[in-house]
Amino acid sequence: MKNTHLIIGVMILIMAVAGCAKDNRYHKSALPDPASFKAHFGDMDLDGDDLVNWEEFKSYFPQATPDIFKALDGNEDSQVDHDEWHEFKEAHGMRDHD
Ligand SMILES: [Ca+2]
Ligand SMILES: [Ca+2]
Repeated sequence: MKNTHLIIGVMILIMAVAGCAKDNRYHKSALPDPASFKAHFGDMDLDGDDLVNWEEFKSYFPQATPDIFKALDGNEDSQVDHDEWHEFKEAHGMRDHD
């Protein structure tokens, strides 16, 4: 009986953690006016290292705030890579058409 309760408790915990992770993804998408951040990755990446850092992002989008950059930077390495950028665009239904 005790074991069953433990298993159910662990399952609820896992579901709660998974639910939070999912919520975080939605939070990341809830950016102010995401449509104004439409750009090609290569256009933002000024030094061509396939990563967009805060300076590059800020110079491309002067209206950007660190919060927005943090929201884009999914793995928190202070760089936005291709995957993170496309994840952001897909989250808002913005796809490259060219
Ligand atoms: Ca770069
Ligand atoms: Ca990153």
